[in-house]
Amino acid sequence: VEASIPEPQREAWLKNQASGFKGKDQFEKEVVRHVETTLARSMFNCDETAAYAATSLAFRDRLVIEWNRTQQRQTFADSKRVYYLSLEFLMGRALDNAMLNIGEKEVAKSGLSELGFRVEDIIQQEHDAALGNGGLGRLAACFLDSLASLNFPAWGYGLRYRYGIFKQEIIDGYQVEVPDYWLDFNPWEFPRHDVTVDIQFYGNVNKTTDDSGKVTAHWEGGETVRAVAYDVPIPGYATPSTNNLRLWSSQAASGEFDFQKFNSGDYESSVGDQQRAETISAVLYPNDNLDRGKELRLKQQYFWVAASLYDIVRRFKKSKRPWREFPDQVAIQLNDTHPTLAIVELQRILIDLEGLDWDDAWNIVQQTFSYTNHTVLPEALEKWSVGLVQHLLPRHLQIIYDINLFFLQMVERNFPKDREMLSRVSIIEESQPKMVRMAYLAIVGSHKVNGVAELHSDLIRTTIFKDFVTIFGPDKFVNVTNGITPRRWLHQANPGLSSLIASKAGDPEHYLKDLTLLNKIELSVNDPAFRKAWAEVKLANKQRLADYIKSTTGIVVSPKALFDVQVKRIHEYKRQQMNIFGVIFRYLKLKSMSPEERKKVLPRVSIFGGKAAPGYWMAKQIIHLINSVGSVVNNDPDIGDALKVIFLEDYNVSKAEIIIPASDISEHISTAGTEASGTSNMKFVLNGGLIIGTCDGANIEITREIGEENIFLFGNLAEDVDDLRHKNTYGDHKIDPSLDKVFNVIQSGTFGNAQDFQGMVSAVREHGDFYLVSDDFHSYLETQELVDKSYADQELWITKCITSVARMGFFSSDRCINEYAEEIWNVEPLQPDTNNGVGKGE
Ligand code: GPU
Repeated sequence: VEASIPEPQREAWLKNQASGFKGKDQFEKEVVRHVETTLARSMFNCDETAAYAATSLAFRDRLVIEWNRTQQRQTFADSKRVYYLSLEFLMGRALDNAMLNIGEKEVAKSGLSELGFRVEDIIQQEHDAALGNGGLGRLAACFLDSLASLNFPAWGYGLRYRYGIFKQEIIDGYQVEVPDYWLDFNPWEFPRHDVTVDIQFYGNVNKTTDDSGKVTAHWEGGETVRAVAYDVPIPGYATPSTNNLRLWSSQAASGEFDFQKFNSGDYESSVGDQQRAETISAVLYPNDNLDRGKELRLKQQYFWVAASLYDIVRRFKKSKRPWREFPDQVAIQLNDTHPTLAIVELQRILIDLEGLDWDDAWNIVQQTFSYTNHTVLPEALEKWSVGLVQHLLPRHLQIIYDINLFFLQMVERNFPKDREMLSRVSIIEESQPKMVRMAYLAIVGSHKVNGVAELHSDLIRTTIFKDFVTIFGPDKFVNVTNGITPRRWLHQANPGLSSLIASKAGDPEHYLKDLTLLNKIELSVNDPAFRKAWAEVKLANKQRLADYIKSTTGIVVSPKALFDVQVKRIHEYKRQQMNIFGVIFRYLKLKSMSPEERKKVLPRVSIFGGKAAPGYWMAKQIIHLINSVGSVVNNDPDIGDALKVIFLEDYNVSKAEIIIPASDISEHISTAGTEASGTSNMKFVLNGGLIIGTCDGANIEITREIGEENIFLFGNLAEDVDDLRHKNTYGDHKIDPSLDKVFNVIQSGTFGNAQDFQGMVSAVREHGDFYLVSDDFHSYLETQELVDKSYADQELWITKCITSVARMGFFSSDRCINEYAEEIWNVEPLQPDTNNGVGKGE
């Protein structure tokens, strides 16, 4: 407030308000100005990197102005805000997105062209912001786009990793990890060196009693690390609203201690302290759907959560409301259990620092938080050892024990006959060593818990969280089916299809904000001109991918072939191994044919992409097999164009934008009941591709929306998985004969040293086939045959594609965010035209 300009001087400010470029001429002027001043270059020294930098800065200026206005408007309105806490934000590139969301891409295109550049080349200079592993992180990014586009007063809070997800190189068929240093030049972040929070770790707890007998805990000693805010503007689509993503970076807290070390000549250890502090936000943990229980990861979690809560509480306190109104002003969504310590931290702030009673504080906490679960896989459910929590966060462990005590007392009162219930639902697992079950803590501390697709939400209610449904009642557990932003995943990734759709569904500014308007294109499903244009768009997208494949792998693929795509993190439950076994089966079949027969076969390109966690041995074996099969098949003169197998290196968001629009069929083939939702399934269908998939996650709802005649479903159902696993382990486990053939060929050394793939084979043959690859293989092959037959009838195929796209409106992340807003957060949008807040206070 002290920094605020006094009333009499404000006129000078208002008169001189900054404004970004308007129109092409001003855009060019701004680009040249940034080249010549900000970058200190000239037209004799301006490569694409510099043009990218200057273009980004010109757009950034535009964004910042609306961003400031949005923040002022939100401060002035002082209405309830949403805080989305996520350890991952898989943002991808920002420039193209900013151009399209602001609605100035055409201006940029013609302006850049006059300055001697192609907008596509400039966009490609940008390094992806890859602060996430896969679906969970990308979901957070789609949510930010929707929150801004729908004008919600919302903040994202995350960590500013110096290294995002590693870059994947394939060398001799093996994955090699290379560090992703992405911060060299990042015009999209604003360091806020004035917004810092000192975060405490370790130390001990002392209790004092005042005259009235009230006991207060004091967390003392230990070490302190400083969190510095870095802010990233998030532009809404076709609205001036521009929200904030705040990422925390760790640095050494400047304390006398360090200076003493420094001055006393202990320079090395002073630098060491600094490096240790910076380690906290140095690197994203590269595991997807896996918890590894590392101390540094717990440090990351508390560091981020404590800084974010301090920020949120500070903002709340400015309005001078009583504490009980906190949940009317603040909704905090926990993206998985990673930020669960926020529950404990808020309780700590309220009872230790603000002096509230336990019960009053706990009510506030429960009304504030809600928790999204993204998996039922036991190896992904976070647990922290009591010893580790005790050591790092001694006061928090006490509070966790108290939360558990009061919770178990409540359970005991309400279910006195069920003694076993207490140990089943205890937040502390009485194992050796004892563990804190983070999902249970998240449930107990939240007012709503949601799964991310109907099947998944049913599964959490009936399996992993069953007892909690009994305890808290069914209303606490809700479903919010995931969604994707059609701005990035249709308009940006597939401009050709977007403008074709616009010719029937109306202005993109309408249908991209109300995706159900896509249904208008179904009226044109039989319009020959529309169908022809549709086929041309798909072919052009396939050509674009074929060019990319040629330039990165040297392999030539025909855009006329059926493109079969599976791109996602490599995981046994996602079953890339089943896909590659199917490819081998196809190869064997082609080999057994006469050249004449082979000519009649519909050519297929099998495209894979995805990273394996560096320590995930089986996933790395899968990558190796895919590449080995590729080098055999692609160089087999008998095969020619009939089959190509491509592994695309370093799958990430910007590559997804090229790959997804080019797909004819994509594979979403997880063992039923294991993929919580999947979101790329939605992206593929929205881009005019069909799906081969299991009855899992959002595939089921996609089927409901588009009709079962438009999807290739196969395989066992979730309800049968337990029995099949039991049979595979204890009963007689017969391997599918086609799969057996494939295994024999692998073991004969056709694809290189059989030993290299022994793990994958024996997982199915000898170790119970936990992911039911053999059980589903026959049905998978049959369904792939059906895909071939269907594709041969191009007319029917195009009808299926158009119909499917027309019916995908439900899967917009706007629908999803509106459901969260109504059912969970109880927040309302803040329309940008109500008051721009300029000159009204801070
Ligand atoms: N998911 Br848990 C991840 O990407 N990483 C994780 O660590 C966990 C879940 C995914 C689910 O696997 C996917 O099914 C879902 O669509 C996505 O989260 C978003 O909800």
